[in-house]
Amino acid sequence: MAKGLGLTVLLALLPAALGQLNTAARVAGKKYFGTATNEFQFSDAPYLAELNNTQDFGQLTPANAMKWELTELVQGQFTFENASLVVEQARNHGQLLRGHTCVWHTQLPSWVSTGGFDKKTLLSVVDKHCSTVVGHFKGQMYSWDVVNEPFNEDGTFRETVFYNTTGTDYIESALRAAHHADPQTKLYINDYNIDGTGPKSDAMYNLVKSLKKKGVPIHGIGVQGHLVVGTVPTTIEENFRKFASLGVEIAITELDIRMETPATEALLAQQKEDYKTVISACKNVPACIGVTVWDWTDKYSWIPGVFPTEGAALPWDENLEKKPAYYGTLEAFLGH
Ligand code: 9MR
Repeated sequence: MAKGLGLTVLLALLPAALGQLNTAARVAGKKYFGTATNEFQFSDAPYLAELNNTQDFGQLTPANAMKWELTELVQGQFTFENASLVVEQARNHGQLLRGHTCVWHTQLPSWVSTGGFDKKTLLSVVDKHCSTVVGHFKGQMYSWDVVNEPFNEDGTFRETVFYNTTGTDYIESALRAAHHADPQTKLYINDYNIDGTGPKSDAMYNLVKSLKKKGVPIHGIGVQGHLVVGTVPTTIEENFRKFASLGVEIAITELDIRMETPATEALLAQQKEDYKTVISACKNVPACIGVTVWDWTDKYSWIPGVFPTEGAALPWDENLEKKPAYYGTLEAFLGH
């Protein structure tokens, strides 16, 4: 009798569990569905309650706390308190973590960007930063975005202080330092507008190919996925297959699909289709191991701050209600 009742309860719960994003991603053979978050949002109780829901989120990325200006604002003085809050949050709920990010031209302290370092010194600065930050969280991170946004739209290298001073050597130094600091974590290069095929995706392909040829540790390509409703590329799956041919994994690392606001029913319906397109591409390519949204609710999206007439980019609205995009994601993972 008790046994029979247990089974009934289990069967009743099963569709509910399958009907959530991380569970569905796992059913589709992926490692996780996850979200970016900021530790200062943890005081928002309804937000935190959903963040704790591991049936929706099996992975967290700190949206800001591990960046250079948040971890080494002053040369040689490292601070990890805020980053540790995100790490603890994930650990308490058995969620995987993606580290973000060692080397990026934004949120970079001026002592680095205008420090006037020569090549050798800047490479040692990069080495020290990546070794220390990755080493601090050794054994706790599934992966790291070691280098973020190295390319221009035409596939040339972005002229940052790192590139201008060291050429592409900084990429190699950062990857080697990260690997030395935590040999188990998967090392990624991460960029936007490399979802579909095109010059920027070719540049990423060529960079990873040359790094692998040189024996530099590189394990993944992070496809950010900052997209616009109605303009999602049709070549995502083809592009993912090409990346996969390099023998690296792929993750969609910062997904959001924005629209002109206010949202209309038609735009929300198109957004649902667009989420389905992106998630299906990941589902269909085994090397695509997981998907992270760049926060899950429109309440905390970065978009309106940068594109004032746009927003509504995430699967939950600003009242934490699920949008059609949520169900599009689910349908894509479950294959209907
Ligand atoms: O979400 C981040 C936002 O809070 C910061 O103000 C912003 C600073 O540039 O960075 C945002 O995250 C970015 C990520 O680190 C890299 N890819 C683009 C993301 C959105 O700008």
